[in-house]
Amino acid sequence: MQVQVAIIGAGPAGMFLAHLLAQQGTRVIVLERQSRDYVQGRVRAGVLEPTTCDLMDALGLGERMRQEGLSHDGVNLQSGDQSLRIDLQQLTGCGITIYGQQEVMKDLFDAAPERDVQVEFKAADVRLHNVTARQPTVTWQKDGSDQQLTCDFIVGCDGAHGVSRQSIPATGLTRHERIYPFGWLGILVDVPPVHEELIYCQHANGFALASMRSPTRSRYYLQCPIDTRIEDWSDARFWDELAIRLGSAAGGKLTTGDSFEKSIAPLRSEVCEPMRYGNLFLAGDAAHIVPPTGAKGLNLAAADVATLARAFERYYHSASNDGLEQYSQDALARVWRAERFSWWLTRLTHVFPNDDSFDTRLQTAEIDYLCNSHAARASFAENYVGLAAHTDQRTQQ
Ligand code: FAS
Ligand code: PHB
Repeated sequence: MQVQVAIIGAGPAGMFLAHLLAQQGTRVIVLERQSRDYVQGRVRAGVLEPTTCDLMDALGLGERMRQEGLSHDGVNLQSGDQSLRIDLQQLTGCGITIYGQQEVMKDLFDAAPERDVQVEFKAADVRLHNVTARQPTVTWQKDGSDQQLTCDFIVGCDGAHGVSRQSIPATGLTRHERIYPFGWLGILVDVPPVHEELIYCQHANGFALASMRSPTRSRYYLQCPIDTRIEDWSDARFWDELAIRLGSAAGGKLTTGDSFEKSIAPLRSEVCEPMRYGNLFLAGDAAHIVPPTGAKGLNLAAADVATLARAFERYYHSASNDGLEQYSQDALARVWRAERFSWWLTRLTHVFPNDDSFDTRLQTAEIDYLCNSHAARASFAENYVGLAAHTDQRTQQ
């Protein structure tokens, strides 16, 4: 088989890229190790930045998101009984959209067949060969039989544990990492959310987040030690602890119920540089991981492939290599801005086991600064809606 671009992994990065390349007439295939149901079934992200929503619209896939997604003009910070609303709309001219990663994946998969986006699910044992050669090849197994393709470029969109990053020799990649000594215990439950907007809680017992997927489906997270076992957390224990961390006001308004999904996500920050090795490009979690505190994971994946798709368009339509050569540098500049914000917000809102009283006083002072400084709130808002790239585009438009 011969294609122009082979994409490894059918998560948000892989499927956004496949649709963008198909839209510009580039021959592409996506190789995914898991089944469609498995990929679509993973809960993960819930917040879409305006740029990601614009990308869905640009692909003609934004209708259900615009109908069913929740538009939020603000986000809330809670510290003990002090609560602060960050008015994203007033501070940046835009807000965020609550629309689950599962829904985004459903829209991208549903539209694939009619748009000639070929996705090979259950592609086992994917291997990349000669990625620095002019025509790299990819092999895999489908239903037990060997498959092979030749292409111009490979894009690794296969996440942090995928084969793409492992196909780059240690001399070709530098990893920068920060591992946090805690995780997030999350539940999904069909009850009305405690508040119409998100609440990020800083509490002496640990962080908590009140989020949602719809007016009848809530998503809650509690900071938990890294060695936490799910079986030690009954729903009743979860609700009791959440009520404490939300504080008397919100905590007293909680509607509880039986969770139908409960999982733990470890928190870490990681960046691999550069995001290119020969004719192999990395995008999304294959190149970088952010703690979910800043709600940046899915949005960064979408932004990476939007940049890469523009670069491929210039390569295939104007025979220009500039975009491809510039990709890693452009993407990493955006990635480090998101890494900085995600690390900062995690630092601000979580309890670090080795913190001393000076650290906790600094957290309080940071929250106090946010409460009393328009500039601090504007900086928060700018980063939260992912404005750094957004403003440039909006002003240009
Ligand atoms: P993905 O990991 O989504 O997709 C990679 C795909 O590649 C997968 O489908 C995988 O099966 C496939 N693959 C892997 N190896 C392969 C191989 N060898 N061959 C073929 N295919 C292969 N972000 C938030 O903003 N909020 C959250 O609450 C949140 N929660 C998260 C919870 C968890 C547990 C994780 C891991 C991430 C979470 N994220 C969250 C971040 C998340 O949204 C990611 O940033 C986003 O899924 C990244 O998309 P991709 O880069 O496409 O990677
Ligand atoms: C979610 O709804 O899953 C969510 C929202 C905001 C975050 C992280 C996760 O920062």
